[in-house]
Amino acid sequence: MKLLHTSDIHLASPLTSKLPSSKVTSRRRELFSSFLRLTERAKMTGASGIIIAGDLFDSERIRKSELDSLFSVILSSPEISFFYLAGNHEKDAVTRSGLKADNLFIFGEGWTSFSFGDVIIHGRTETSADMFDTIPTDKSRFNIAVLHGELKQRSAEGGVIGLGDAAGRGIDYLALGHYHTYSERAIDKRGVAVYSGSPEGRGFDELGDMGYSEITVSGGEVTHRFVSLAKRKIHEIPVDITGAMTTPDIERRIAAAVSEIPTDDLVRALFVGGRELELRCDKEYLKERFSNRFYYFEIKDKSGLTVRAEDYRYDKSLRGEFIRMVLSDESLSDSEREKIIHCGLSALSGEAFDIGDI
Ligand SMILES: [Mn+2]
Repeated sequence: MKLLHTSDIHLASPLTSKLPSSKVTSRRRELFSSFLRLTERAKMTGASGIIIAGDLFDSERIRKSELDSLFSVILSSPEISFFYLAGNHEKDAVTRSGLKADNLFIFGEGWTSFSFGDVIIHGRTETSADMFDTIPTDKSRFNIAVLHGELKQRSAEGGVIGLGDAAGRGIDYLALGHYHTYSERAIDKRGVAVYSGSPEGRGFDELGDMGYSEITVSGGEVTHRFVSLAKRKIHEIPVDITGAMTTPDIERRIAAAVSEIPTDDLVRALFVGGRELELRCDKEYLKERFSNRFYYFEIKDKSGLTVRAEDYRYDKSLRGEFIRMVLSDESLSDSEREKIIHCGLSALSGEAFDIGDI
């Protein structure tokens, strides 16, 4: 028997703080389609259930149309049983909607157990220090527990799940939600605690491969593996701009760094290294140039200005005098020095200078 474990899809997420407005609508649609694709994947691979370990929706304010879309997927998939645990984002909004389906099983505040084929699935939305004392596991069968929160050593109220408290309870697989990337840790000799992560990344704080966990109960044991599902991956690629003097220099470095990335993905070029004082880099041009190639492309500049004191040692101009003065002022931090040099040189050369742009 196969079960798919997902969490943190964050349907109907506004995404506005994570992506530019031009991409928000299509990515919101793609978040929803990740739930649909997971359900299709379950059907294709012969899985009989999907465990949703919380944060299915991004907030408690769910539009009727969004709930209807969710339920239409559930209702049109009678061969799949959906085991749903509310997360801290949507709270009881799905439960409160009153919508029901014969193949939708919802965990309550306290332990709620469903017998499903060879396994018993136990879940609860509330956490407490002593919650594992009362988990109704049957050690002669396979037990899956479903919780939403952060894994620590000891359990507590407010979404704290104690790995140490879960040990010795007969749990074979602890299906967790709350963190958005896949990870796993052993509970004891018998069980493992797994964060499935989100099936699709939402922004540049959710990088790399995302998917779900596939649980297999067969041959007297419970095994699991991570399976990729994301339609688009999100990449943050360091591009060292040390020594680059022109926009084409940097263009070549970006091109080399992103050459293996599929065009469907979201890419951030992260400028690192030492930026030459003489560099004139047209970031708008670069952004446009690579936006044509990827679904989305942006630049983030974390490089530091390179100013070599020895280059200015014999420079008798006002510029040399100015740089020597700033470099020798020990009361300044590196970033202050950088801002002052940049600002001063722009003023000396008569260029407009935007203090927010470095
Ligand atoms: Mn959460």
